[in-house]
Amino acid sequence: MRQIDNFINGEFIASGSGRRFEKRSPVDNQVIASIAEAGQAEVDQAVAAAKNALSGEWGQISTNERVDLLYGVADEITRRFDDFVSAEMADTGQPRHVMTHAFIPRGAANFKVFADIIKNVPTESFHMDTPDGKGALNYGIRVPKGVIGVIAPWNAPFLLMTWKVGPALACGNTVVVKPSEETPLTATLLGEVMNKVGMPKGVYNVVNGFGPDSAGEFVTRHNDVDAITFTGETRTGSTIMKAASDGIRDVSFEMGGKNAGIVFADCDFDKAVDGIFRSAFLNTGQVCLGTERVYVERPIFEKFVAALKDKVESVNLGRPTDEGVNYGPLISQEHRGKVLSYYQKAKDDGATIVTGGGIPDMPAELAEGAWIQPTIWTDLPESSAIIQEEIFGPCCHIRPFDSEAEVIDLANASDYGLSTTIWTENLTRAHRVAARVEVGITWVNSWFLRDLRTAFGGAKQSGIGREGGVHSLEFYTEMRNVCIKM
Ligand code: NAD
Ligand code: 6OD
Repeated sequence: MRQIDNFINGEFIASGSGRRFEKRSPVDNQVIASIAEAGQAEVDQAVAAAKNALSGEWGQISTNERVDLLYGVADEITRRFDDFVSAEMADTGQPRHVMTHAFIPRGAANFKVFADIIKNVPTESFHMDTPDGKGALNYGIRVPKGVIGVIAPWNAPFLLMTWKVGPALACGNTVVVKPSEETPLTATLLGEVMNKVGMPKGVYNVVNGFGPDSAGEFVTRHNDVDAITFTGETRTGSTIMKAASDGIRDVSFEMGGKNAGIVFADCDFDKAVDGIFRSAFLNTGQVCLGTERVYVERPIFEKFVAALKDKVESVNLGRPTDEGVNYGPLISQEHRGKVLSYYQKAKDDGATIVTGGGIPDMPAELAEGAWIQPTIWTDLPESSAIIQEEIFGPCCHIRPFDSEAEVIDLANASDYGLSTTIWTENLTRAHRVAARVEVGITWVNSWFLRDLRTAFGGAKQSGIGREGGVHSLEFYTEMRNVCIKM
């Protein structure tokens, strides 16, 4: 069993209180790690280390040296690729190909891309006229914001944590990361990487624990944390926003979604079925950008439902390390309880269950895992909780529509506004609909195709602010203006 400690000022340390908690495998519910829970004392130490690092070596090095260090981090992640893949598979139970094709390479890319951006980004300058005719020159300089509190979720732990740590460090900040209590392993491994490449002590710190009355709350309430970047549930974001209001600290929030998939009759049918299948069921439906509401134009509705059902029924459940496995368990028994409560609600609300709806039969050695059947429903009213609330499981409801105007209204009738995936071969229609759907990210004939230079974030209750490319600099730096009278 792995022993996971906090990573503070370049060292792995247990909690002074001796408090530890267990991490269980989602696959079979066996305990796989014992984790030191950071108390207020450890969070204080981590924040102090991060603050000191700002005025030490890290605060003095040139942009080029910082960029070289971040390239070194990316290279070392790639060198230890198998360790990261194994750790993330152990934490999440998700199949190897999800790790090797997406989640771990993206972790490395998050350091390279933001290193490149910080090296190349210009600042603004304005010449102004003055009454004496000599004028003045204004120019902007960007400075790091300081100590950034990074609060991360469990669904794509390494990708989502590095998506924040990469730009934060590229901009010269230091970080105190609080990984999800469900997935502490890769944040810990990254500590080893930081030491290996010679990252100055205190630049990257990890404190483990839970949210309320634990490491998460201690980080977000800490006066010396200058800004907080958070990915997680909208409800948690609301609590963190209140904490951040003490000291008027900036926040960047990436939160829940209830994303619509829109399939027009003029789509490339097979590609649309594949695309919706991926968007609803990848990572066992635990993707914030995933599709839980599917709207299909009536002429192809029956055919689409049947084709998606066939695909869903062909998934291969099993250990993430086993050949041919393409579908894993949910993250935990607790989360399965939540998702199953929605499966029950769907029945209560009169859904037609096209496929799934319960717990699959698994071999004895996996029977205690958080397994759940991928599920499709039809025939629910839009007022049902199944259509309104984020379930964060492998499930979707499919409803027919008759016109473009109707489907835009249906897609927009949500408190959330994270993403949409639209399937049509009519380019004019694609542009028109994309402009009217109230979300931060729209995909046309694709899903989760991510260029890291683009703005990423949610509308409505799905988020505050944008990260990605130069947009990340808005949050991770402070722009100052210098005005020189000529
Ligand atoms: P969560 O909100 O339960 O937890 C996220 C993190 O916040 C964890 O580290 C947790 O310990 C911490 N936390 C909880 N309460 C806290 C508190 N009071 N103070 C400080 N920290 C606290 O979310 P989750 O279940 O880990 O992740 C799933 C959610 O994340 C879903 O809603 C999903 O849509 C969302 N998500 C959004 C995006 C996005 O980019 N918009 C990406 C991934 C996940
Ligand atoms: O690709 C990303 O940068 C990103 N933030 C993905 C979010 C996935 C949500 O589960």
